Amino acid sequence: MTKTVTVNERDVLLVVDIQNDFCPGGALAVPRGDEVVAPINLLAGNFAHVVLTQDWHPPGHLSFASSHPGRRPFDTIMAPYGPQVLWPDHCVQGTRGAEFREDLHIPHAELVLRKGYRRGIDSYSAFCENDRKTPTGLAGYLRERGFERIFLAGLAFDFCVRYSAADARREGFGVIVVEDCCRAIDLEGSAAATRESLQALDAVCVTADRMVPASTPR
Ligand code: VGL
Ligand code: ZN
Repeated sequence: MTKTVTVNERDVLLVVDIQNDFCPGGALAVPRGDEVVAPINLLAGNFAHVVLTQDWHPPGHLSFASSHPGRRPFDTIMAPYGPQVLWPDHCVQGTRGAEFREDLHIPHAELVLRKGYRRGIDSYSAFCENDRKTPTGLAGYLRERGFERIFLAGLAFDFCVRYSAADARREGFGVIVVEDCCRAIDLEGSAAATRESLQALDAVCVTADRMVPASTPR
């Protein structure tokens, strides 16, 4: 049983990719992805500061299998920057699949960070694109705002949450993953690999019931 975690003014919740395409019925549905929406709405109520990320690809994006004749979704290709998993077309800019879930209700979110908008580079991480060179600007934003710890929840646990958590640690932030507010795609053991890599990075995994808002009287 983990200790309780008291949320303070220097904490920010990063809500990752709660979009139609990552939920059942969507183009790249994460199994049971819709189950995290209500718990994330509640979780967000514990935070004064929330940032949302939105996967946001142009048509013909390099990560789409449809952009590579003869390739199929979930194949891996060699992109100019290294291996890249190919996905079904998803989160295309301006489409319904790219919109946030209608039942996501976090009106006090302060920033929507879009990523994956360069045609030739995918971006799992909210901090740094898959070429591992192109920053999104989020680290600078969060540092300038004075945040120290980043809490993560959303989709998918083993891709965007995983890589965002790793980069947040590299950028010097404390990282806490709210695991029951995430769901995984789980390609070839990627969910288990994610748990191991988070441990190795000193990222903490908690469940939402451990979270205590700073304002709760004791
Ligand atoms: C994601 C695959 C492709 C994610 C985004 O949000 O985890 N995964 N694009
Ligand atoms: Zn994507």
